[in-house]
Amino acid sequence: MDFRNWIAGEWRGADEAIADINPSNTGDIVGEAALGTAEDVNDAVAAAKAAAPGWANSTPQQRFDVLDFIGTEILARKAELGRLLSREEGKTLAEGIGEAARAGQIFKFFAGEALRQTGDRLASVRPGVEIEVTRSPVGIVGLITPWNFPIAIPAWKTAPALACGNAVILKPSEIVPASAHALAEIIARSGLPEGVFNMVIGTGPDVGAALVAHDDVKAISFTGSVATGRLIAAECGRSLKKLQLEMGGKNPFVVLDDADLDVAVGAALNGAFFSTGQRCTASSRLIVTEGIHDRFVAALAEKASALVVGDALDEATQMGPVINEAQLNKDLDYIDIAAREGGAVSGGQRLNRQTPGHYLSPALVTETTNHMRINREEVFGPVASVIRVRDYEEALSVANDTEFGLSAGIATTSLKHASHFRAHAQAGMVMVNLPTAGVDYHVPFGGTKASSFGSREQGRYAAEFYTVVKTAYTQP
Ligand code: UN1
Repeated sequence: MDFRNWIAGEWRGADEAIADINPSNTGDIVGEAALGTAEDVNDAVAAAKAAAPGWANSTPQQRFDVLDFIGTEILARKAELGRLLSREEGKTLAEGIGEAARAGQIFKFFAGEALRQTGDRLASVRPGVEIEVTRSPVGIVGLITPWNFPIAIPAWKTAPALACGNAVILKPSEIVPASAHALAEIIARSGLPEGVFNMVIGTGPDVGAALVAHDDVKAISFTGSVATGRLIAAECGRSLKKLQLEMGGKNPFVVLDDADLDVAVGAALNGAFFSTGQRCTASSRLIVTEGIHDRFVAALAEKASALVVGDALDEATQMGPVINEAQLNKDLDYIDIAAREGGAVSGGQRLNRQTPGHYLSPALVTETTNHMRINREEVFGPVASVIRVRDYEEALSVANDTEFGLSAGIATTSLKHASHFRAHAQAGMVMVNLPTAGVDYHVPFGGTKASSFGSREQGRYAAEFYTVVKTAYTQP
């Protein structure tokens, strides 16, 4: 087996293997991964339990050194790791390398954060008493990550978890084990004591469920679907675990009459179709006021149809394949549903290329209304719809009329509307004249409503999840 599990400082195989298939060329097997079991989870948690106190008491310098080593190596190898990522996930080489670099930068950022952990010292309301507020690690944390960011999301959960002194069990998606394995291999050589970091590759129902149900695991951070998030939340409610969920989106991108057309089209193209639209931050609802609607739609349709769809590893490719056949069929089903609901579809066709892969042309669905299924449910593919509205006020109310609230964008040259939108868009992230997707690595990431649950990921705010606060009163 090429990609094994890292448990208690050892590489461990499994009875069952899963093939890591290149979505650009299904004849290319990236490798075979060990399919972990509940028993592997138990062993990983036991190892983490033994190692946790040591790491919880490590110095900021030890934490810095480990995280800095990992970040430095990822950055030095970003071209190779990015290529591996693109080969197994299907995003373009530029996006794959960019994601690997982001993972390296995240480890570097949290290396610094390990040195910067602070507390508060306050005067008591009672004379002579001192108060100190400090943060301690949560203990053993379970990290469950999706297939669409095979290295960045494992990095943005693992790095803060370790920086804050926790022991980790990472369950990466079994669809993209190569990137997670490469990350684990670097962590294994970083000087981190045995058992502090463990990785068990496997399916949600087996490995994910065992991790969430384990009583020694004190916190779960999950990125994935709303349906799975709800199951995890119910289980964490039972066992009283700390919980952080990052789930779906149906992100609005508003285009106003006064927008710079090139800026609006560029941001919509990127937000809707880059990474093959397989981002929870994708711009899937384009809400356009009537004065610019026809010009915007014509320009976007032209740019979308000109996108070069092909093998992720081909330098000329601008949009790679869909992850697998099941997702491709789901995308096609939604395109069909949109057409039957009265939408006008351009693109959205299955494409043949030189190699067998899951290729789909970008789909733009115009003449839609916000109550159609295409505008209510997350597709997770290169499919965007356009909703025509009268004015800014209607645009804002349509933008907020959704169960989700991850990211919301607006293209406008009006300071008044930009400011109003920033204040009133019901989303965790607001983008002005920028795509809804594509975020910085040093600031909080997360949403509102059904998109997120619990405290924010990334940046300084990540410590909120990976620590527990202690308030100490002393009468000297
Ligand atoms: C981005 O848009 O840069 O699963 C990040 C996702 C998100 C990450 C998006 N958690 O798509």
